[in-house]
Amino acid sequence: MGDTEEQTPQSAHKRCTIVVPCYNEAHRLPSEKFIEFVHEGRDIDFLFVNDGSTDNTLELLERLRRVCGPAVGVLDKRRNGGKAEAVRDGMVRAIELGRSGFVGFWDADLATPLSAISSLCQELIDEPRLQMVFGSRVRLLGRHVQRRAIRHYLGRVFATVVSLVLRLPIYDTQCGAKIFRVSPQLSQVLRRPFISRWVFDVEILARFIALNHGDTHLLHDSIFEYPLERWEDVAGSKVKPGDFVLAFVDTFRIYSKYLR
Ligand SMILES: Nc1nc2c(ncn2[C@@H]2O[C@H](COP(=O)(O)OP(=O)(O)O)[C@@H](O)[C@H]2O)c(=O)[nH]1
Ligand SMILES: [Mg+2]
Repeated sequence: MGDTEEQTPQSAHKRCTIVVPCYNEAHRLPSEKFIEFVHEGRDIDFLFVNDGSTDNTLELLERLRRVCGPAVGVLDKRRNGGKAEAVRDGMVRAIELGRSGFVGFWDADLATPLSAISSLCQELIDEPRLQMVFGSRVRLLGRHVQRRAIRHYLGRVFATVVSLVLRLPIYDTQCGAKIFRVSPQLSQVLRRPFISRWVFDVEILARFIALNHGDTHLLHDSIFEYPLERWEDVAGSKVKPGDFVLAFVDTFRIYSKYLR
């Protein structure tokens, strides 16, 4: 796997840039929580990607940038291109900026609280062999993982199918809280647009596997699924029931393109 030394200066090693894709989030984005978090002063920057929103999302993000200063950036895409492209654009930009040794993405609704960012980063700091840490919604006792039953069971079915397709026993593919170590291999994975709209998380994994010539063992040792302390379904999801079917279609397309 890639070596971060050649891409980021020493001071940036523990910094993390989080990309937040935003499409019509003016009424949902909890900006006060972001402001409070940034003002606590951590090694964490945010890059919000406005994806052709038709509401006041851009104004809201510009205000966040003014209030928060250099820890917040805004990438404004005029035309809506979907979450996958917004995340990819944002992560490529974050890597180019060279401020951080880690880059990731986080859902704007804060279904996963911001406090989990440091926990995920800590795993990457403690374990140099890890290339990526994924938030995982596991309903363990003592945790607060509240998810609608239908979404939970559909998610279980989907993750099981993906595990078989990728030959990688992943528990939760679709949690919108994922952080990667900056490396030449990550840049390569993000180089081209994704073919899937919603299951680009699966496509990222498939691209890593393809780069390793189909060998999942290396990947197996470089991913850590982090069981989140807290995750709450937030109303206002833009995912429609038909997207579940599309997710399977996209998974098959991913298999055909990268893994067959
Ligand atoms: N860039 C972009 N982001 C989107 C789009 N649709 C949803 N998102 C973002 O994806 C994240 C998760 O969206 P959400 O609707 O809560 O999906 P769910 O939690 O999986 O049901 C949020 O940050 C949304 O703003 C889109 O068309 N483009
Ligand atoms: Mg959500």
